[in-house]
Amino acid sequence: MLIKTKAGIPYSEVTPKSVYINRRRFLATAAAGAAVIATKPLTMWLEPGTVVASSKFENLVKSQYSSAETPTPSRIVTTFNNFWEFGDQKGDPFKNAVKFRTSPWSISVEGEVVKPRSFTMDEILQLVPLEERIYRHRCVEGWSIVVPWIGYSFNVLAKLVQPTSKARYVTFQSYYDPKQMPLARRTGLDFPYVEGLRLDEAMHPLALLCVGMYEDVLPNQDGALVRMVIPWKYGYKSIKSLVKVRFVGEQPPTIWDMANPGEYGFYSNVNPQVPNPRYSQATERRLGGSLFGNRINTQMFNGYDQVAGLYAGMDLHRYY
Ligand SMILES: Nc1nc2c(c(=O)[nH]1)N[C@H]1C(S)=C(S)[C@@H](COP(=O)(O)O)O[C@H]1N2
Ligand SMILES: [Mo]
Repeated sequence: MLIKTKAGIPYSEVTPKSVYINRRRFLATAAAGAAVIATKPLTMWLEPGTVVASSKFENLVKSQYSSAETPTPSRIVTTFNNFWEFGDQKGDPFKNAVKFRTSPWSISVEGEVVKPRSFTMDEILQLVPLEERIYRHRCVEGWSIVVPWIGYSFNVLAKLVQPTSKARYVTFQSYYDPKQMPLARRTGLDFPYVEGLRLDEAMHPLALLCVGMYEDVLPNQDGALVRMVIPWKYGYKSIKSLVKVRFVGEQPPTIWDMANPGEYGFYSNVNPQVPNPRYSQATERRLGGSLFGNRINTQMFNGYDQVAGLYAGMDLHRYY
């Protein structure tokens, strides 16, 4: 059975084997099996709101916020990672996160809110229809990928707890268990991983609460069971394995800024004109295709111009 992707590559070559096998099992049991197979790859070009056939998510629709680019092969996105809890080399998370226990999972949402509460994974999955959102993802180290994430705007969750007028920032915290993450200590970072956004940034519809990718649940190495994806900022703002969200009044500390003061600014908007002390940000290597990827020019806000209004009047050389 050959399932072709947009690029004409059989699905078996761009999809991890476990996902592929699941997909085949799903397709084999589908009543209209042949029809599903024939139309599946075409979902890439369907209109927003169209239902995406997925073996893992029943209520998955195309998002109006998707970029038109072809996703990076999933085998790259799932084997080349930054997830320092599981080691500091790009291949480490793929190898070391295999046994990461992610069930049961819940996210506590607290702080300056009227209705603090915790959300179980089932609740998170049922709040609103899940969207497939194809986003560019740009690491500060100079590589980028295009990923069909699954989730919905973080503001859906935020509105349910009703932030008070004192809430001006949001802090995010990752799961941390030194027993399951023995390599974390050796990195010198101060875990748990914490990140932050200004309230209006967190409430922007592009800020994604993410529960899956490539039509499946998030692999452990990509941030199971829930992560954030902030497509106009460098990758490190997109915190993985999220367990706590806190609305606060003051700008919160972030893990990379604590490790390396001054190098990783709070905003961390993708900006080709503001170099990091160690990396120029003018260009990036888009992974996939040739061995080292294609070198392309980096775009302001990673090309997400719709967020520019959030920073009107700010000197982005100073607030980098
Ligand atoms: N908890 C946690 N979240 C994290 C990181 C991490 O080390 N730990 N690395 C960040 C960095 S630097 C990047 S580039 C992205 C990488 O996401 P990916 O591996 O899914 O591509 O995750 C971000 N989120
Ligand atoms: Mo990164």
